[in-house]
Amino acid sequence: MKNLESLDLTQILLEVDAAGIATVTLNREAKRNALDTRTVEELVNLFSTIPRAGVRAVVLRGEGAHFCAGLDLVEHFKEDRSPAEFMHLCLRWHEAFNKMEYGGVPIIAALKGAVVGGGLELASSAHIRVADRTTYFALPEGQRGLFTGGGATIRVADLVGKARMIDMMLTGRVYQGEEAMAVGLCQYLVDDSEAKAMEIARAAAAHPPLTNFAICSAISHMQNMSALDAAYAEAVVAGIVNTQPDARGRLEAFANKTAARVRPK
Ligand code: 1HE
Repeated sequence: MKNLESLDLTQILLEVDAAGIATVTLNREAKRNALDTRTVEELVNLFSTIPRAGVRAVVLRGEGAHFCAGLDLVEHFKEDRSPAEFMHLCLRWHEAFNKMEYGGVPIIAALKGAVVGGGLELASSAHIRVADRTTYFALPEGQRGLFTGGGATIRVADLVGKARMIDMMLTGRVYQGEEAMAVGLCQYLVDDSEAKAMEIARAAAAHPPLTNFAICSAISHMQNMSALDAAYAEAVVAGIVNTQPDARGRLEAFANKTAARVRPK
C-alpha cells in the first residue's frame, strides 16, 4: 500500500488486507511490548503515514499475552536520562499518540493482559478499546517513582475522570472486567478482543473515509475548543462531510426506502 512499504519497521508488524484494514502489532513479546525509543519512533512514522496511505481502519494489538507494559523501564534505567532528554522523549510519545488520535483513521485497540502505564496511554489514543477477560488496566507510575509522560493526564483523565486517575496512581489500583467497563476504560468486554476489534474495524471501514476522518479527528479537536468555536467548527466540518458525493447514494437509498433502518437488537 502506498508509502507504507518504505517504512523501516523492526518493533512493529504491519499487515494490510484487501479491504484496507491494517493490523498493527507491537512485536516485543519477550519484553511484554514495552515501549522503547525505537518503538515510539516507529509509531510516529507509521501513524504519520497511515492517513495518506489509503488505510480505512486499524486494529492495534500486542504480540503475546499482554497488550503493552508501558515505558521500557530497563532502557530508561540504562540510559540514565537527563530531565531534558526525558522531556524530549515524552514529546515523541505525544507526537505518536497525537498522530493516532487526530489522524482521522479509526483505530481499534484489541486489548489483553497488561494495559499499564504507557500501555494505557497508548490504548487511550485509540478511538475504541476492546478488552477481553484477561485485560487489566493500571497506572503503576507511582510505585516506580515515576509520573505519566505519554498523555495520561489528558486522555486517561478524559476516560475515567480526574479522581479515578489520581486514585489509580496513588494506590496502584487495577481495573478489570465489568468494573473497567463501568469506569470507561474500555467500551467492549468480550471473550476474543481481536476478533471483536476486527469486526468493529470492518464495520467502520464501510463508511466513507471523509466521514471517518471527521469522527476520528474533528471530535478530538473540538474537545480542545471553546463551546462557541467547537459549534462553529462542527458546522464547517458538517458542511463538507454532509454534502460529499459519497453520501449521495446513501441518502438516495434512504429516500427510496431501500436503506437499512436503525433498529434495537
Ligand atoms: C519490561 C517491562 C517494561 C516487562 N520495561 N522491560 N510499566 C510497569 O511498571 C509494568 C512493568 N511490567 C510488569 O509489571 C510485568 O512485566 C507484566 C505484568 C507486564 C508482565 O509480567 P510477566 O510476569 O509476564 O513478565 P516479567 O517476567 O515481569 O517480564 C518479562 C520480561 O519483560 C522481562 O525481561 P527479561 O529480559 O528479564 O526476560 C522484563 O524485564 C520485561 N519487561 N515489562 C522493560 N515496562 C512516558 S512515561 C510512561 C511511564 C510508564 O509507563 S510507568 C509504567 C511502566
